[in-house]
Amino acid sequence: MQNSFELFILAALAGIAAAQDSVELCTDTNFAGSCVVAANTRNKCNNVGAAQNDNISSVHLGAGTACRFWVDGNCQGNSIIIRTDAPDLRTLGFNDVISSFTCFPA
Ligand SMILES: [Ca+2]
Repeated sequence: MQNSFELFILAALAGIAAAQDSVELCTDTNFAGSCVVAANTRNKCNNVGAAQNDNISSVHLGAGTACRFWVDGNCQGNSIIIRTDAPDLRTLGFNDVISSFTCFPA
């Protein structure tokens, strides 16, 4: 039983780690519409899926996570750094333009 318990703890810790570098991307404002949670986002460039490309309108950051978003794929073009949840990207002049991103500890 102890081994099972230790595995449970390891799984729980892995879940926390994933949440800390995750970001939820939604096609409508206020974290609505079609939402996708991206995990393992740090220290690399992540291209958004085709259904979300140039369509993201709100961003919910995982705990302790900040992200930089680009208007072109492969982290090219104009960009913005978001450090707190953004329920309406129109207010940041970045609505329906995101194509790629990378995240880092906030
Ligand atoms: Ca949208």
